[in-house]
Amino acid sequence: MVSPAPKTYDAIVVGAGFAGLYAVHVLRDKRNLDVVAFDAAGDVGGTWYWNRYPGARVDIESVHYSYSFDEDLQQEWHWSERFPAQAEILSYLDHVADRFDLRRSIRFNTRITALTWDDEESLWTATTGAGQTCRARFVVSAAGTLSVPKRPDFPGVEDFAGEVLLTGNWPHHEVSFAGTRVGIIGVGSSGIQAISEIAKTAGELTVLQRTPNYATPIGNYPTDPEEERAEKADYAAIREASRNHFLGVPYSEVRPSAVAATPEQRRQVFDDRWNRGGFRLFIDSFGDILFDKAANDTIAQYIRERIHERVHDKATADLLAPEGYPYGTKRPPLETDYYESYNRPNVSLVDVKSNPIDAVTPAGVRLADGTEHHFDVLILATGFDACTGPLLAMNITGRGGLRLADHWSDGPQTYLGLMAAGFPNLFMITGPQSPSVLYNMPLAIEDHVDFSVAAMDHLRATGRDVIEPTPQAEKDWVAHTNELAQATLLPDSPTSWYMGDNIPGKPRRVLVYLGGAPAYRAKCDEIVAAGYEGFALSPAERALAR
Ligand code: NA7
Repeated sequence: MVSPAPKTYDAIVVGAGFAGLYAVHVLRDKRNLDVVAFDAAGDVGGTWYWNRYPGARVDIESVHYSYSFDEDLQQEWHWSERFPAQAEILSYLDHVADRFDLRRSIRFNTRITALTWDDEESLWTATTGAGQTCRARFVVSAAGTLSVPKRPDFPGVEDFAGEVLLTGNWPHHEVSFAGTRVGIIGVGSSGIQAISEIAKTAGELTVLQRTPNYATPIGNYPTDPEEERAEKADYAAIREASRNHFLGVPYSEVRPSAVAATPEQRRQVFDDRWNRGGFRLFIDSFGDILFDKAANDTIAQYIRERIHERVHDKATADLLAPEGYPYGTKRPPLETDYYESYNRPNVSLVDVKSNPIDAVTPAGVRLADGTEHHFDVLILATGFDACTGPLLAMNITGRGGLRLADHWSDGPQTYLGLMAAGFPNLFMITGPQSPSVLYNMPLAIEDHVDFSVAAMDHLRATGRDVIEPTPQAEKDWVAHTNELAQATLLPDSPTSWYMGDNIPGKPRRVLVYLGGAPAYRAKCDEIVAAGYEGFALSPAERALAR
């Protein structure tokens, strides 16, 4: 029997989280293109579908961390809290999918396992886990940045007799921790949120900590109707201010320099930002803390002191207070009562830096010195193969059989963190070397989808089919991204997913553009205004030339 020829679409979208939903909406409903989207999950949500662990919560205020593209949507939607929990964000995305009738264009429970470019036809072929294929002129990767959980770098997880839970792929059923002995590995944002919540109900909770983190208060509170009214009345201005801010939030009180301030002025600013919460301490206190070691030392010391005030046991506080690396060079977690969790009698902290995890055993975790900790449940909050992982997982092959994995063997090579040379018509929404992971993600997504769709419009308007960066433009962008990182303290970090080296064997390369979202957007605008400078468009302007 002859199998039917694969269907050819205008565009394939991979992912149905914030990025995929918006991409489907714009391509299908605003451009009338024939679009299909795929997601390995059973429904929409992306990050917010998988990360259902207790305590999972956004850490940019949802009035800002939400779509801006539809005025009615942003006016009508009501957030119950300043920083809502995972379930509420998932309900929002569910509502968006219904409101714009997006599900009919999405194939769920379908993982894309290969994407291959056909030079002859200038088409991508996507292959699913079930071996089905389809083709399209354009591929929009909306596969996310923190969507491939890190595989444990210690042996024995499969031998554990109890339940192993991953924060990044949490089960859909209720998990009760009452009366159980829970061990958790990892104190990044996920671990810290989960610990704060699980500590309230677990029989015993043992936290296995390698590198202590600089966590600061999120400052969550139920939505204040007055504040909500005022924000909605001024939403356009708020979005504009967000888009013009380094991190994509409308904060505006940053002072130039912590080292130039007196100790009293510093204390006053730190106290104020600490008390008001969010990323204010990180991004809206002093402008030099991510750039100047002496400035960073002042805030690092401040956070250590606050940790000591909150944790009763001095030895535990000593272990929890980070030393020896700058604040902000690992992504700072935000918390509610995290440090107070360690004052509970059922919570204990184990230092696995001085005594590393050797293996998971059927009964629990064995450390290098032979000590064993016994658990009924083991939680891995060990992070993600960030930024490049979701793209590499799709086995992408570009021009002339060039594999993305080979092109990126020494770290990601992109132009604008959006496209790669040799991979035509493949748009990587919030890709590596873009500002996305240091920007407000929904706004970063809207910028990237809009840029991609405008590029498609430009191709159509000029009678071309294909856009790709030139190798030189890519080389220059990589150099520029690295140069920006060198001007910050990021290279002084210990292992960090910002630098890729949280994954054994992954090259230590900065994965984020550190020039800030406004500079990045200005650069994108300049490139477009110059006729897509740094991109090769083909075939040459055939239609227009004649
Ligand atoms: P993170 O921030 O990468 O944190 C992972 C944590 O897991 C971190 O504390 C790691 O310690 C720890 N880890 C990883 N491997 C080990 C081993 N082998 N032994 C002990 N501890 C280990 O991931 P999250 O999921 O918390 O957060 C990711 C992002 O999601 C977050 O930044 C937000 O943007 C949302 P380490 O620091 O490497 O010593």
